[in-house]
Amino acid sequence: MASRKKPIVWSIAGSDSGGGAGIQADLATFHDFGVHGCTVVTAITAQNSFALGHVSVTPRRTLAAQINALDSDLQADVIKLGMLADDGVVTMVAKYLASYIGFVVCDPVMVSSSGGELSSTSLSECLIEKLLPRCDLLTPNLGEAEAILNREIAGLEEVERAAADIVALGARSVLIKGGHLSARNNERHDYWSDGVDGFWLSGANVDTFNTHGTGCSLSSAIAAGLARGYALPDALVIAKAYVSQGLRMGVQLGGGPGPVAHVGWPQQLIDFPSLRRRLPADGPRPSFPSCDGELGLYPVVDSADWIERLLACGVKTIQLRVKDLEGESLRLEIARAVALGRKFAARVFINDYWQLAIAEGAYGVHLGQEDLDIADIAAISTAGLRLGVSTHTYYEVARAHGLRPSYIAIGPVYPTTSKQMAYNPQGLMQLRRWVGILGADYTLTAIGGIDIKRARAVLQTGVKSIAMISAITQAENPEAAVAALMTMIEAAQ
Ligand code: 3NM
Repeated sequence: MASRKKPIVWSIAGSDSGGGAGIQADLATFHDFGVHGCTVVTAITAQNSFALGHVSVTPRRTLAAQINALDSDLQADVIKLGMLADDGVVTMVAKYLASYIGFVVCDPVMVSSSGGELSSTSLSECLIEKLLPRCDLLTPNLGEAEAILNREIAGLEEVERAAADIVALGARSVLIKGGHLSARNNERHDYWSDGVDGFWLSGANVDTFNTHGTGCSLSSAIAAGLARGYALPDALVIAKAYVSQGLRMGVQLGGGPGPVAHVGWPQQLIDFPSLRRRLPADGPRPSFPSCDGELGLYPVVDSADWIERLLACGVKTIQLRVKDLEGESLRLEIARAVALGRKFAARVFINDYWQLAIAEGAYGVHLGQEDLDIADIAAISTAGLRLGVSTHTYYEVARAHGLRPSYIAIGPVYPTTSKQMAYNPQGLMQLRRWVGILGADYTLTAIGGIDIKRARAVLQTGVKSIAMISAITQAENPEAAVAALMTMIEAAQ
């Protein structure tokens, strides 16, 4: 078999003659994500920006011929389903999917965002019975979720229950899009759940008339992200950012709503959602003081002795990451680290032990993503401590963004032996991308496998701080390593 240069995604959906939704939106999205799009056209619609006029459902033989042609040569890494037009199409597609083992994203197009009904109640029943059990992800808007559940979803508070009920109907997971629900904190909120886990994705409310093709673009962006190898939570974050960018950049072309724009990989923080496990409350959120400038060289060490040794060399940011102390000896170690920070006018962050950090009046706390589940974030904020958060993926950055921390750590840049890692190295290109997206709004530091030889390339991404363990603590001469690194980082400011 020829080697694959590009992942392949199929769109099984309708053609939109207006070019803003359906197959046309899907292909534009696939192109932006660098995947190859194949199409199975389920219907030809005659529509413009005002209205959906004629719908001609693809004859069965033509539908089967398209599927067979692709299946025998261009097998899908991921399949995206859009408008399936009638029960016969649903039945045929469901039959094919019964033997397909890849990921299936289904946008149950029953009500378009312009309000036109694209299918009937019996279709919705057929979809639930035949297709839902084969959907890894269903992406209904509010009206579609209501049609699937046959009940009203009156507000954001009812969305989690609705998601659980849709999963109970057979879908592996569901993303209920909140674009048609009222905004809260001037954000729109989507909710994803697989019945066990769940999270809210909140994006800035984009006030635009040009919303045609949002649902198609979102589901095809998720499918394309998955085909590119991103995990589902990451693909959801990227896809939401992509559509927000498209809404922000969309222009009116005809007399009615214009299409969302397809303008490449999202690059700006305003388009990125924040992610929370709970429905965001109305009103102000916890906030954290800034770090008073760039963090510079940021050693991560396991004892107050190391802190003393490195602060004496002029290091101004350091983290105490203790793993083997408890009780009074842990408290004393943290108290000593905090006191050293005061003595040397340095930023001392305490890893994990946020209660002790608060009690001892530390400069800041550093939390990994698992710690975010258990730490009292509001208490850290109320105590006036800085908060630093580790991130390794789009999902985790979106989660950090939901907290507006004092800094965000990005890692691992390279493979590291200092910490057990469930993540692949992000590499310099992705680090550069994060600097572009986050750098204007957040203080950043790069971590993971960075040594003195790699530091120059890391700094060339634009990141202004490097966090490291082994390159300093395992160095033959840690003082000399610190001096060289500080000079190099200083020169890059
Ligand atoms: N956190 P070294 S990587 C503590 O990616 C830590 O979040 C990481 O050690 C992350 O400089 C890491 O020896 C270990 O590779 C960094």
